[in-house]
Amino acid sequence: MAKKKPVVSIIMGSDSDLPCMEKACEILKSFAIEYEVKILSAHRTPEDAAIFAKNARKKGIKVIIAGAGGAAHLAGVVASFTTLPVIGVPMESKALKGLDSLLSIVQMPSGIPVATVAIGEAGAKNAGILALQIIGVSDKKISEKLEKFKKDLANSVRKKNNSLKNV
Ligand code: RP5
Repeated sequence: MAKKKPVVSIIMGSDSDLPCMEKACEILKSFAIEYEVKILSAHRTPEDAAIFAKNARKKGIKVIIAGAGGAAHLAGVVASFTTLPVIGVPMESKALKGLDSLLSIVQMPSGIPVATVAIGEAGAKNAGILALQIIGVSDKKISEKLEKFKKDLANSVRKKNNSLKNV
């Protein structure tokens, strides 16, 4: 059987971002959403990044998740070439613990938005969930799965709370 086409692109500036960005892959996989993963750099391969962004919608992509660190321009550059929603994930950089990445991604000037999530793995996971929520606007199956996901999350916290009674 032919493989389904990806609907989410997970892109990142370097292979050093992959361990963190795998958190976005994992959550999409658990919802059976097809995704593609690419290394594209706004600085090192700017032309490839532009070509990718210009063609993403035509390929059937609905959401782009872009992780980058340091002077992290990838999400903003990609957003400048497409009207697809772009979610930026700031990598936890060595020198400034990700504050540089965060500000580079979140502080987009008026006109070109990038939905920015938290620094590091929590952000990568949330980027995946946010992509699912965007897809869920027009996909009932995904929005129902998200309802269940939230209920399970609440139940896991209640379970932890109940176990405190034995402390
Ligand atoms: C950015 O530079 C990448 O997104 C990465 O977070 C950072 C460092 O890249 P490497 O030097 O590890 O390849 O473009």
